[in-house]
Amino acid sequence: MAVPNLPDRYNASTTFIDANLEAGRGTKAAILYGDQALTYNDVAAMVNRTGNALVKLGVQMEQRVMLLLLDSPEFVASFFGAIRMGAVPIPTNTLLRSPDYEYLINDSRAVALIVSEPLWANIEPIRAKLKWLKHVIVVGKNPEGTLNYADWIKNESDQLTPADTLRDDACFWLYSSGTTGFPKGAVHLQHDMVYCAENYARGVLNINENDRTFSVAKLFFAYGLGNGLYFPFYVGGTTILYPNRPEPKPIYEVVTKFKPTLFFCVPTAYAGLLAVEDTAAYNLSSVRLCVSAGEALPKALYDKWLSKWEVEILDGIGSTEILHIFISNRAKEARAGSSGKLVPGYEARVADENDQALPQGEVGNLLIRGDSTCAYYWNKHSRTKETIVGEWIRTGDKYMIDNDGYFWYQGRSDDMLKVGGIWVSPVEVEATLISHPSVLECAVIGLMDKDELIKPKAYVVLKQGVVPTPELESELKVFVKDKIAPYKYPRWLEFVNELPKTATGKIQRFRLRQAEASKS
Ligand code: 3UK
Repeated sequence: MAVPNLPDRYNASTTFIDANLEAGRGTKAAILYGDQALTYNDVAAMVNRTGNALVKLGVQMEQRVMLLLLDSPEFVASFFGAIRMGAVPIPTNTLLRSPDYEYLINDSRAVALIVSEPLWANIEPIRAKLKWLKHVIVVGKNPEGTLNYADWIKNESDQLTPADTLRDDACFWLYSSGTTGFPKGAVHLQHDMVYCAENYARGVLNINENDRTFSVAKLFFAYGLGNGLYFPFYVGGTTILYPNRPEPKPIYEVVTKFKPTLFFCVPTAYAGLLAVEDTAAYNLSSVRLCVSAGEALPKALYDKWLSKWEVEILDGIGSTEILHIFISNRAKEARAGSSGKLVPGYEARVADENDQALPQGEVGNLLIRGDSTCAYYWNKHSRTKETIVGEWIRTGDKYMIDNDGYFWYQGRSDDMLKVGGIWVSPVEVEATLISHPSVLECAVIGLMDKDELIKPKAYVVLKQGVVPTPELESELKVFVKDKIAPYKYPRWLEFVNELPKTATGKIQRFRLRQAEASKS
C-alpha cells in the first residue's frame, strides 16, 4: 500500500488538523483569505467550535450535512468540523439552480445545511419541500428561521475529541452527474484523502510545508478540495482562498498579491488567462508548478503558457469517484497533449467492450484500481455495479498508452461533455430546449472552440410556422441559461430541418459529430 498505515480507528480530521499542531505549526498561516490570515491554531479552534455546534443541534454520526459555501474559512471549518464529530459533509456545486438543490438535499437526507448568504436565494423557494432538513445555518446576514454561523459557533468550546470513526467509515460525499438521471452521491471514506495527498500531492507535486496553494477550481469540486484544502493541510502548507467568481483578471491579481507556489486551474481558465492582453501589472514568479485537470489540456495552451510565463502546466486526469488525479505529467517530463503517466498507488487497464485487456498502443476503455475510489453511489445500486467492478472502476474515458507509458486521452465512451472542467449532460440541455414553446426537437453535441476546448452546440428543429431568426437564437440561449446552471447553455445554436435518427427514432448525436468533423 502506497500510504502510511492508518489505524482501524481513524478520523481524517486528525491528519489534516491535529497533526499540524503536533508538528509545532500552530502559529503558522494555514489560510489566507482577503485581508485575513488564519493560523493552524485558529483553524483548529474554528473546526472544533463548528463540530461542537453540530453536536449541540443534535446532528448524529453518519448524518449528512450539506455545504453550499463559497471558498472561505467557514467552508474549511464546516467540512472538517462535520467530519470530526462523525457527520458526513457534502460540499456542493454553488453554480446550480433551485430544482437541483431540492434533489440533492432530499436525496442525501441532509439534516443540516450550511449556506453562504449570497446562495440562500436558491434555497428559500424550496425550503418547504426539503423533507429531512432540520437546520439551516447561514454564513453572513441570516433570514428568519435560520441560524447565523458566527453566533452559532461563538460560545462553543474550541476543544473536541474526534468521533470514534473507522478508517473505512463514510467521511464525505461528492455528487457527480451522468448522461441521464439525477446526480449520484459518491461516498468517500475516511482514508481516501490521505491516499490522494500522499500519492499525488506528495508523490507527483512534491508538495511540502513551504508551498502555498491557489486553486481556481473551487473547493466544492473534488479537484479543488484537494488542491485548496487537504493537500496543503497534509504538509502544513498555506492555502489561498478566494470566494468570488474566478474571472481572469482577479485570478492574476490574487496570484500577484498572494504569491502561490502551486497554481491549480482548468484548461478553459488557462485560455481565459492567456486571452488577457495587458499583463504588465501581474507577476507569476512565485509559482513553481501549474496544474491542469477537468478536461484535456490542448498542446497549444501548454506551449503558449510556457512561453508566456516560463512555468510548466502539468496536465493530469482525475475524477470525483477516484477523488483526485490518478494519471499525471511530471515536472520536466511533461508531454504536452498527453495526460502523463500513472500516479503511484494506481494501476490502469485499457480494455475492449468485453473488459478484455487490449494490446498496448490500442484505444480502449480505461479502468483504474486504487484505494481512493469511492465505496459506492448512495441509493444507486445498479449505477454502482455498472461503474465499480471489484477493485476496479470504469472511468468512462477512452485512452491509448504509448511505448513510454504515457496516456493519451481519446474521448468519452458516453455523450457527456466537460465544459470548463464541469460536467454537462447533452440530454439535460436538450430537455430544457424542448420545453420552449418554439422548439419541436433538438440535439446537443460538443464542439471545439478556437482554443480546442469543448463547448455545447445545439441543433434545433422549430415547430411548424415558427420562423428561425437571430433573435430567436439568442432567446433560446438565454432560456437555457435561466432554467439550468448557466455554464450549460449552448454557445452555438443552429436551426435545422431535421435531425439524423435511427429506424426507431433515436437521435444519432454521433452523426452530427461526424458532420461537424468533416466541415473542418
Ligand atoms: C474528464 C479529463 C482529459 C474525464 C477531477 C482532477 O475532473 C475531475 O472530476 P469529474 O468527476 O470528471 C472526471 C472526468 O473528467 N477529465 C478530467 N481531467 C481530465 N479528461 N484530460 C484530463 N486531464 O472524462 C474524467 O473521467 O468532474 C479532476 C481531480 C479530481 C477530479 N474530480
